[in-house]
This record gives sequence, structure tokens and C-alpha cells, in this order.
Amino acid sequence: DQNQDLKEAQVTEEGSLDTFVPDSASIASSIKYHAEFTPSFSPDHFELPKAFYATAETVRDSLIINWNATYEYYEKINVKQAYYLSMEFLQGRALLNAIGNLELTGAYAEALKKLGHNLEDVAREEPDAALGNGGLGRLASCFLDSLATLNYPAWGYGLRYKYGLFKQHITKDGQEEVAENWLEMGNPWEIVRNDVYYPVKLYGEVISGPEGIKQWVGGENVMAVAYDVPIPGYKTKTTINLRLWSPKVAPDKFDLRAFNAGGHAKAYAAMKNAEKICYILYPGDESLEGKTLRLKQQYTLCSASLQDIIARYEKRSGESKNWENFPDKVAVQMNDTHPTLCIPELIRILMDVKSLSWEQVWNITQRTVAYTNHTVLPEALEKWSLELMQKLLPRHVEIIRMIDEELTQTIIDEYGSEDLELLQEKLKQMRILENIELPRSVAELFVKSEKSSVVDSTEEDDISNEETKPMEEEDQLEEQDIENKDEVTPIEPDPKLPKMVRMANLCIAGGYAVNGVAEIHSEIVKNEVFNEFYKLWPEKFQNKTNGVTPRRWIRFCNPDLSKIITKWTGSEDWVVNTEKLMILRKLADNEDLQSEWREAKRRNKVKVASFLREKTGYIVNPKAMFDVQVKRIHEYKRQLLNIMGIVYRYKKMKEMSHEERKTCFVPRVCIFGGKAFATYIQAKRIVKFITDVGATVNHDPELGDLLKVVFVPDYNVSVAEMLIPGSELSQHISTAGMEASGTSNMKFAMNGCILIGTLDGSNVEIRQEFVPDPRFEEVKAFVRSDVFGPYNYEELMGSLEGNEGYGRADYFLVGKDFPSYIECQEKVDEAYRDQKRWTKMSILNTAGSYKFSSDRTIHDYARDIWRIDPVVLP
Ligand code: GPQ
Repeated sequence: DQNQDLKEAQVTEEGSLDTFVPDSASIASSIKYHAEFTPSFSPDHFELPKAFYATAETVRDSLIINWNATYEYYEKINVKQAYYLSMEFLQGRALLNAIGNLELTGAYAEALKKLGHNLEDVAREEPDAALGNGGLGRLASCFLDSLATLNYPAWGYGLRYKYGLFKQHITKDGQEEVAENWLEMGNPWEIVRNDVYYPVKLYGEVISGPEGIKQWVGGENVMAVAYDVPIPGYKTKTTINLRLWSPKVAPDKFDLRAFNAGGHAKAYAAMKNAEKICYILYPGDESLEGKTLRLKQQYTLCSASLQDIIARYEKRSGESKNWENFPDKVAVQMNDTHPTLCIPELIRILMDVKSLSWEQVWNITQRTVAYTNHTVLPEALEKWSLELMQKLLPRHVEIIRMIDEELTQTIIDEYGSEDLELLQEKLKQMRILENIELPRSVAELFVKSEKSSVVDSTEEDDISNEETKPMEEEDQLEEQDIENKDEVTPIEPDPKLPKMVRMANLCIAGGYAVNGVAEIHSEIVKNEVFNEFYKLWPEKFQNKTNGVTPRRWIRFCNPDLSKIITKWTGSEDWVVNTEKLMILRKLADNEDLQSEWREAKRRNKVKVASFLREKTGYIVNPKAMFDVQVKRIHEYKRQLLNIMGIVYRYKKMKEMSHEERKTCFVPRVCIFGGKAFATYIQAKRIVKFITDVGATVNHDPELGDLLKVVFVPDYNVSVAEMLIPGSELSQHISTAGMEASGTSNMKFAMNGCILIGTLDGSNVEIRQEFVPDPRFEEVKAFVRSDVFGPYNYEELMGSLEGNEGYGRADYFLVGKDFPSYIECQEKVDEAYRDQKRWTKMSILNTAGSYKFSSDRTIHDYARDIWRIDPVVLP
């Protein structure tokens, strides 16, 4: 493969970079140079993993050259930049991706060969950068790849966790978590910027400084230091930046006196305290994690990134700096609500440090930040305790209260104060602050009361005020009370319930755009979860269906298939213009293509089989169907549905004779992989269950190759890159409505894997891309040919194709459901042939319909809603 790549690389390399393009000899000598001069390696023994580190250093040199060129140019033309803020980036390995993008794969393979190494073996020495949990983090990494490849001026901002996502061991008890020390051997891909650091403050208090400007003083300061990871684009010089922050003790906080006086412990404590913030990635995926440390992490990301963005804006605009133009130069995308603190932090800096007015900063902020929602699971929508936030970020709480007041005012403007109960309901649903008293300016709306509407006396008013409002608001209340005739008192906070800050509400109010990650998910966001906000600001809501990078997820992970695609589509264009893949549609029946295609799949399956053997000891037959479900373990993703189905299959097999089994079932290898959040007991039980089923089934001598169940330990980006090309069937079977998008389905599809799934997330859209079913085309043509009389059925048939001004093609999915519908009808025929089975089903239907009597409905109403009992007449 590499030799083949080499030849291609030499053809295409020319002129693609306007700088010097190294050949294999110069690469080999620079690898040797780094092997000698990069610290911690001895020059003589050029072995693994050293060969990897020395090789990576040489690639790093090229990346830095391109990074500098990119940055300098952006600065020169002062272009608007997008900033993607994410608590997670699931980068995986970088070596093959980087040299592939630089079109140096062949040259590197040859250089390493000269030095006695094989490129693939060298590449496998690289630890995965797992600064993320699952789909959300991997999406961020795919986005960076695409941004660079498409030459967009954009940066990523994240945190440099010392420990990434835990390593998963599978023992007889199920999953065991082991710390992942990915930086142990150093990270050749990062460039530490000792001159780029910002103070990040926590705790302390807010005081009013001169001219009423608020000052946040005291507390603890740490320094966030920048580590830059260059992100190369494919066949372009553009190399963008992923800037990861690492907190260090502020230099003035290192207590040298204590240290000199022998108080080492104290001096070190401060250092440790700062560094501890980014020790570990929170391994919770789509779960609400309410820990102080997590909030500190989120704030570190937001504060350092915004200070950096603002400093860059100031530097680039120089004399002509005008804050109103900030949104013309900066867009900040928040990857879910984790970086929500961007909003109050931007406001704080502009107001307290740059002395802008509230009106100015609120306007600027609302034109700068945008929010992507990645889940509608209620338990995963972030909320922070006000008390905790108040302690950690007192100034931000003040700002959040101001935003909450703005939002409250907007809601009042929208719904008026005629119907106070309605207004109250809206406020309850939409406010940022949950279970927290209304802003004063608004509370008075609700306080009027029977008395003021009946008796119009100042004396009476005073009494009513005392009963219902704090003293200091008496003055403002007088006028209001007379106007309002309703009898609604403001919802009082419930002292038994915690006071919370709802981060998604803050994002929607503070940002100019809100998007979901698949069509169906965005519809749910608009019409259900955030419907109240949609009604208020329909223009903010959008869909941005997720995608994955075809570089990592076909071109580099599946070179065999890539070659076939390139050959049959006529060029390598598809790697950046994936529309070219559609050329394959009309070739799908070609037997030569089919046999090449099958052969590529077979070779990838052999690799999977040997990997499974190495990691689990199980020997599987590469001729069996490889059926794969890999993703985080979660009840809504329903690995349990899959394994229960397998148990059913196993049970059926056991009830059959050997011969029957062989004719009834296609041999399958059922492969699972994924990590469970360490404290998610049910998810861990599912892992244990799958491995136990495997242990029984795989050792059952009766079954042979007919059924194998294998749990791949420590599923990560690199495992996915090997597994996906060798999969034939993959499962995406979340409970409908719960998977925001799903992205591995796209990777499997790209690699020619058949999918089964629920109509959830992006499955829906993947399915729409299939060519129309020929049987459906046939039927429409038949109807159009006037068999059913002279009536013109064009409009009716046309509506199924979306060409009748309906805008949306086949909105009710008649064509989409047609194939499965006629297949279902075939099953009906088959069932009817067996009259015994048919009658049994008939009886069971009657028996099962008991629930659907309106008697039961009325009983339920009476008990649960009306609270009435039956009364039997004597
Ligand atoms: N997703 Cl909120 C995560 O991986 N982690 C999270 O904390 C949240 C969402 C996923 C989501 O489950 C998938 O359906 C999406 O495809 C993915 O984000 C990217 O949008």
C-alpha cells in the first residue's frame, strides 16, 4: 500500500506547496537528526517508540512553517475569524493524517524503510489524544480538519488535560477504568507558548470602583498558558491552530519566601492547586456533572480564550479599533453549553476592563456568540447551582442576573402584562435563573392585588406593600398597584429547591444563533425542548446536520477502498468533493467494481479478525458477517436491544438441529465496543452482560462459526479507524428522538457498511440519500400511463417527488417507506399461508386490546386529574 501511495505521492506532490517539498532522503536525514538531538533519546538505538517521536518531530517542523504562514497572513489581512470553543477534542493520532495531508506519505514510508522501519508500525506507537468522550469531541476534531482543508480562518480553543479519557480494561467483572497518561513520553504535536498566558481569577468579591465601575478583586489567580497544536489541511498550506490552555501558578503567587523558609509544602500547594484544574477530562458523556472542578475548567477555557481573542482583536485593529466592529472580526461558537461562560466573560471584559456601557456590550455579545445544542435528554441539559457560581464567579453572577433581567423584559414585551398567569408561566419556563426571585423591576408587576384594585387609598396601599414587598420598593409600587387588577403574586422561590442557572437558556438569550445537529433533532429543539424561545426568536434557530471528515474516515483509514473509489470515479477529487462519490451510483451493478469492492472489504475484515484475536483471544472467521455496534454505552443507545436480539438468536439456534441451524442463520460475528461512564451502573451492567454472553456463546461447540460475540476493549479513535473499514453491518438503534445526530453512522456508510437503525438523528437523512426504490418508480410510471382512466394524476404523483411547488420532496415519506412497506406486505402473505399462526395472532390481538377501552381512560382521568370516586346509588 505504502509503495503504491509513494508513487502516487510523487506524481501529485509537485507544486502543491510553494515551499520546499522534502524527498525521502532529506526526510530520512532529518529523522536521524531529531533522533539524535531531541531530548531523552540516545542516538544509537533507533527503535520503537523512539522512531515515532523522531519522525513526528520532522513533521512538526513542516507544520510549524505552514502554521506561521497561515497566521501571519490572517493577521496581515485582518480577516474575520471563527473560534470553536469546546471542552472536548477527540483528535486520535496525528502522524498519518499529517503526512497524508502534506502528501508526503510515500516519501515518509520510503525514508523509514531506509532506516529499517515500517511506517504503519511506527504510526501505531503514537498514543491517541483522547481529550474527549465521544461524538461531541470527535465532531470538534472533524470540524478542525474541514476548516483547515477548506481554508477557513478559524481556530479551536480547548483545554490541555493531563489525563485524557480513561483506558478501559475488560475483566471478569466487566469494565475497569485505568488512567490514560498520554503525555508521558511528551507530545511532539504541541508548541508551548511561554509568552502567551492570561490570568484567570476565581473566588474573591466584587467592589464598586471609581465611576461606578465594578471591580472583581481578591480570590485566586492562575495563569493559563497556551499550547498550540497545528492542524494541517489536506493538500493546502493552510494550517490552523488548536490552542489548548494549561493552568500554571501565577508567577507572583509562587511563595518564594515560604519556599526559602523551608515551607516547601505551602509553595508547592499553590502550584498543584493551579495545575489540578486541568488534570483530568471529565469522563461523563451526556450526563449532568455538577462539580466545582468542572466549573473551574469551563471558566478557564472561556476566560483565557476570550482574553486571547480580544487581545488579538485589539492588536489587529490598532488605531482603528472600534468595539462596535468586534462582531465583524470575531464569531464564537460554543460546542454545547459547556463554554456558556463565554457570554458573561465577554461582557465582563468589555464592561469592567474596557469600560463599555451595558447597552453596548449586550449588543456586541448578541452579535458574537452562537450555540450548538447536542442533546435533548433532560438529564444532560446543564444547570449550575447559583450558590456555587456565586462563590466561584461573583461578578459573573451579577452579569447573569442582568441578562436574566433583559430576557425577562423581552418576555414581558412579547406577552404583555394583561394575563399575568400566562406571563408567569412563560417566565418560569424561559428564565435563565430557576427558582430565583424575579428581578425587582419586574416583580412589582405582579404585586398589586385585590386591595389596590378595590380600594384606592394611599393608606391601604401602604399596608398591602408591607405585606407583599420589600420596603425599598415602596416608591415604585404606588403607581403600578393602581393599574393592575389581577390577583397574581409573583412565584416565590421554593426554599426546599436549589437555585439554579440554566445554561442553555443563557446561550439562547446571549447568542445570535442556536442550532441542532440533524434535521429531526433541530425540529425537536424548535418544536419541543426550546419551543418557547423559538416562538420568541424564530430567526435564531437553525439546523446544521453533522458530518465527518472523509480524510481520516476513508482516505487514510481505508487506503484499499480509497484506491478503488479513485479508480472508478476517475480522480481523487472525492476526498474533498464528496459529491463525486455519487458517480458510484450508476456503477453499482458493475461486476468488476463489485469484486474489487468485496476484496477490499475482505482484506479489512482479515485485519479486524487479527486485531480481535490479539485483544480478546477470540478467533473469528473472516467469512462470517461482521456486525458492529460501537459507541459510548448508554441506555438510550440501546446496546441492550442488540444483545437481547443476539440472545434470542442464540436460544433459537440451541433449539435447532445442526442442519436446521446452518440453513436458518447466516454466520455472524457480533462486535461491540464503547466505554461506560464509571458511575453509570446500568451501563456497566450492559458491558458485563455482553462479555458474559460472549464467553458462553463463543465457547459453545455446537455453534462453531455461526455466532460469535466479541467486546472490543478500549474503543477509541484508532480502534474505530481499523474496525469501521472491516464492518459489513452496523447498528444505530437509539430510542427515536433521543440521539441528537450520531456520527459513526456516517463513517460506516462511507466505508460501504450497511446500516440498520431507528428513524432518529442523522439516520433519517442518511436514509433519504438512497436512490429511489425502482419498484416505487415503476408504480408511479404505471399510474401516469393512464391505466386508471383519463384523469391527470401528475399532481398527485408529482407531490411524491416534490416538484409540485410543495418545496419539500415527499414530505410524508411515501416513497421512502415504500420498500419496507411492500416487504412487510410480503411477510403478511407469508404469515397468511400458515393458518395456524394467523389464527393465533388473531386471538392474541383480541386479548391484547384490553387496554384500549375508553372505560380505562375515564378511570384514569377520574383518579389522576379530576380526583373523583365512583358513587354507587343505594
Ligand atoms: N453528544 Cl450533549 C456527546 O457525545 N456528548 C455530549 O455530552 C452531548 C452530545 C453527542 C450526541 O449524543 C450525538 O448524537 C451527536 O452526534 C454528537 O454529540 C455530535 O453532535
